[in-house]
Amino acid sequence: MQTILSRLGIVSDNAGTSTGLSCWHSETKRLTSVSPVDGQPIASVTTTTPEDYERVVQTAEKAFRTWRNWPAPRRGEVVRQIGEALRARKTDLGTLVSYEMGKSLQEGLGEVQEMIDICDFAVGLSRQLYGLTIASERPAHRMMEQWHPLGIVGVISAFNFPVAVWSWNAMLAWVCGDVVIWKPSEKTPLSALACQYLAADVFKRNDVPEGVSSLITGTAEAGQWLSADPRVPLVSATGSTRMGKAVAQAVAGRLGKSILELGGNNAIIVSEHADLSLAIPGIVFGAAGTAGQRCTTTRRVIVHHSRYEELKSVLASAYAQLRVGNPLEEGVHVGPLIDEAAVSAYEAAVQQVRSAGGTFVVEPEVLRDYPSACYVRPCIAEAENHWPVVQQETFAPILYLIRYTALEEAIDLQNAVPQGLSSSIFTHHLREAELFLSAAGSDCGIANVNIGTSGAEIGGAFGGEKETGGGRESGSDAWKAYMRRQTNTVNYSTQLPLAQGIQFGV
Ligand code: UN1
Repeated sequence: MQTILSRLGIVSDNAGTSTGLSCWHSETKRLTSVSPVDGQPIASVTTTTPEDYERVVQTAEKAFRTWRNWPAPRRGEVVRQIGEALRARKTDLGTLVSYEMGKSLQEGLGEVQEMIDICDFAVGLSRQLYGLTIASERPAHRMMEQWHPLGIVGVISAFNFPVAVWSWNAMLAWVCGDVVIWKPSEKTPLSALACQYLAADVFKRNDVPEGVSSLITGTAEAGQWLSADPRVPLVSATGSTRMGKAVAQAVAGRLGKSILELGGNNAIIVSEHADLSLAIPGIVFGAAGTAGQRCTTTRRVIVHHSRYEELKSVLASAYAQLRVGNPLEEGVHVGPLIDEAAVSAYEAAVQQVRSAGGTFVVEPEVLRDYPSACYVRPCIAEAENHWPVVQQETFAPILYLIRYTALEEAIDLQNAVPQGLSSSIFTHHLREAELFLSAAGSDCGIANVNIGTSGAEIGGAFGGEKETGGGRESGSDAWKAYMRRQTNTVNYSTQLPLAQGIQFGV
């Protein structure tokens, strides 16, 4: 791991020191990153002080004044080079993500692939950023809209996607002409540092002004600085609903903008017309992949009563094939949870299921005799949708099976949770699929047919409704949230006609 760290620019005793490109840190408290894979400390980084933060913001503000004038395609060219650097570093960065966060190497590499994909997307976008022209009601007048950069974008990201979430935000923000200050999770600072170094290297080669990419490290307090700071017009936050509410209130209190990507409680409906050979792998990957720590993780399966027993037994056999272990080893499907607090949350949820009267089809277990105390067995419980434990998001591989009779009832159950991120139906029946996607169907930001709830492509807008926060990141026209819209009306006539036909007569 030390070799990988040094190839990524993180050498012992420089972790967290200035890159010469806005990674400001003075020697203060250090944050130690501990791998959930084997419980070993990997390295420690310095944390950002309020004085450091002040310098970061001032440097970012200064950088913005230059960066906003670079033609967008030139900014895109820099992002293209970041994509190239990520391609070259994919194995190293994917391995670090896997070791620091605990997801399987396949998924660590997949996360870096998402970063590469968003770079490609952003490069294309840098030659678009379209505004409309609008017909004016006045003669010899032209009306149009332009999209201008906002300024500093604060990115607060979570441990479960320690690098990809930053890239969805940063790559779009940069081609849009914004500058970025990133506050990563305190649980995965090294993956963040590796990204900052990689970007800094590309920026240096392209004479990008210092301050376009900054990293601040620390606990939730550092995130609060961004949320409260009127010099940060947009804060994009990914994490728990509790954190998102705090960010939303602080940002709204100063009338700033926020993009919130918070908890999910995602369900798959398995209809009587489902093809189980598609549904089963979709459910197993969705529920057990990333050890249940994706915001898009499948937490509930709502099954037609005629298929319930069949699905239950096929799922149980599929779960028996799951290999839990060191995520860096080939063939391992499920790595550890992020830390022991997550294991306690898993145990507490299991306890709540039992007290509510739930039974387990696949038994839960905290695994002893593993290199760390963070390994648990993915489990499946028969449950009822209204139970408090089912209504909440537990970031662990616990799947709830729920039975239905009519599709309308299944859709109501699917929607009857506070969160609204991702949802799916497995059916070969056109009417069912279309009803699910209709206004009377799923209330989520993502609704899929014959695909699971997790593993969204970057080309679509990513995010959800209700307690998920309403924000959209990544593809489609999510870029618009990173810019300000300006409506321009130009008069090229020799008169000054007023709108709405008003005669002012002076
Ligand atoms: C998250 O868990 O915060 O759709 C994001 C997915 C991934 C993103 C998950 N592309 O599962």
